[in-house]
Amino acid sequence: MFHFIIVDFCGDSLLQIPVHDIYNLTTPYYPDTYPNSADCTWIAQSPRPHGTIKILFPDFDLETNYDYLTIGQGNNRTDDTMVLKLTGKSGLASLSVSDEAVWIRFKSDRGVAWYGFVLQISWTVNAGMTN
Ligand SMILES: [Ca+2]
Repeated sequence: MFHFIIVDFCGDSLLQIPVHDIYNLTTPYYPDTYPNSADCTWIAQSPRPHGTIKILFPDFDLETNYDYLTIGQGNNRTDDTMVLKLTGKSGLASLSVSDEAVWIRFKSDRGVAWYGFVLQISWTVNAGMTN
């Protein structure tokens, strides 16, 4: 049994998610409106290096051009590793990252909050690798 790990820097908790489960990551207080001036970073680590982290976006509602979700590869949140930046009401169908970790950051400005997002995060072993 392997796990992947999500470190929640907003809630200061560390969650281990069983592989083959789907983890629903949400903005704080979802489905109520998220707080202003939030700055949350989560890191989803896969249990083994040769995996793919897949993220679905079933619900997405941020204040356009003021509140953002950014996602990047690896454990270190930097502009260089960022692969995606989203705002407004349009999420993606899905995002797949072949890396041992992805970082996820939610940042809101000082005013106007909507309902936020749900990200469904799962992990799979890459083709050719055994579990
Ligand atoms: Ca806002």
